[in-house]
Amino acid sequence: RTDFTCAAVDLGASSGRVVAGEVAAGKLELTELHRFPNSPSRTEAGLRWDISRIHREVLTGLDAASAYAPASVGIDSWAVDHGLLDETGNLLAEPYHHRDTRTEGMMERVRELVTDEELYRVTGLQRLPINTLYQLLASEESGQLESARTMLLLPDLLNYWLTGNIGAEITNASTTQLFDVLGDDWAHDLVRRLGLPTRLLPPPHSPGRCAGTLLAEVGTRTGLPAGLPVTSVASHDTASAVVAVPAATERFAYISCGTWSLVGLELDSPVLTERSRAANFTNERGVEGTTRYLRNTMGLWLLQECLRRWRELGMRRELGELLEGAARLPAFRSVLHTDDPAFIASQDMPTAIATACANVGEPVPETPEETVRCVLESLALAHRTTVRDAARLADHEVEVVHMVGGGSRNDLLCQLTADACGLPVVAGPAEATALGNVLVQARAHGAAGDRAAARELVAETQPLRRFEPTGGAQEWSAVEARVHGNRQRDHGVR
Ligand code: ADP
Ligand code: LRH
Repeated sequence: RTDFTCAAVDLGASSGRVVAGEVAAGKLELTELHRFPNSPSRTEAGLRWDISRIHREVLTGLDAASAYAPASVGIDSWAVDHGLLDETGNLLAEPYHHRDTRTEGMMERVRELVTDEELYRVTGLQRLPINTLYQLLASEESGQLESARTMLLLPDLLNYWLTGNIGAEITNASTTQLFDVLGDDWAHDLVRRLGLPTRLLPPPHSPGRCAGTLLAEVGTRTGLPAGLPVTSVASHDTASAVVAVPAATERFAYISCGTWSLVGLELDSPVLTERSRAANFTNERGVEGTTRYLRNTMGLWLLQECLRRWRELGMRRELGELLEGAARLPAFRSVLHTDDPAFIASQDMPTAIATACANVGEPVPETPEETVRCVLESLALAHRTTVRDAARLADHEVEVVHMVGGGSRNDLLCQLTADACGLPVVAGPAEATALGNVLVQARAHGAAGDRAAARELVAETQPLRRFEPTGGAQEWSAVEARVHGNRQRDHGVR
């Protein structure tokens, strides 16, 4: 195999980056060319993404990539959010952020039309208010779909602006709750029954296909040659991250840990049992027809929002310093169930955490370090419960947990996760998503092998760290029971 160079655009909810990826036998190298912060933009028209700015940042990154003479470009991003195009192909409005509260009440609306059981049977998806289904229903109810002709998930929208071509890459389409969990197409009947227009849904395709070629105008703005192939990667960032999990065994669980923590397994086929539905597990599409069987858990959003609030209040301490302080505190003082929907919205998170503690009788964290300790132990507990639930529901043995994404840089979280799960944690790569993006492009261009070969290459070339469990099995069982009990009581009271 010859050297292959490509540009990968990886958009996360907290930051976006453009990297150059180089692949050859025994070689996998990323060079970060451009990184920019990303956050929801609060406007009079709700919580939105400033997609025009994101688009400009992507072009800036591609301009930097032109020095590498890439053979291809690929884009991935967070899931569920989308732009709506009118009949002339213009974007109708800045896309909504999935944390916008307009989806309140939409789950109940859907229940009037389709039972939870049927929805799970058809789409295989976890019920989360952020899902595209609930977002589109909210847009439909407020008349915002009237002039919409096409819905494009964000990577598909950016591909459209790069190439002029319209399509829906299926790893990301599978997160909408509008896609057939057992087929390769949208769930048209379901969409119709929900009263949503099927005209919005572009033709689906698998990752690895050519999405089109670079328009001349994009060439002029970036210095890349017009006609350069844009490859459809596993455009859901989590799907790309799973490609680059450096697992050496099939008995692994992964935690793709960034703004969200996506915790689960790679399986050959979906799990659609009643127990799986009741446990709110999702079956998303992976590469090579695999299923990403996982639960979306709250993730480092909690910490990001705390830091944002503390900065607003003038606090100067950096994350590293807070983590060091948190590591020195006693264990298990205040632990919460983090998947309470109350934490989804952007808010004064330290206060929300304090209130949640007070509500269930956990000691209220007094200092930022105590709050950080509470968040990380609570996330580690969610990791433990989810890894164990997934293994049980899919009847799949797990002997190692791979943590990838920015959260794999957080030593305290990695160690707490190893202790909580009672399993070794292999941490890294932090940039698994960008690596997965590069590997799918390389494979599409004949420069890399299948997913097993890709994983071997990641393990061989990327620095990884191993965290062994240090004990505390009984304490973690006790804390799991305590948090579960708190939750039951809290629900009883409400
Ligand atoms: P996303 O793709 O959702 O934007 P990332 O995978 O980039 O998220 O992860 C971002 C998170 O990773 C940050 O919120 C932070 O908590 C964590 N992180 C990044 N770098 C470090 C670090 N050096 N130490 C500890 N945590 C880190
Ligand atoms: C992670 C992620 C996750 C989705 C959420 C919206 O970045 O794509 O898999 O559920 O963002």
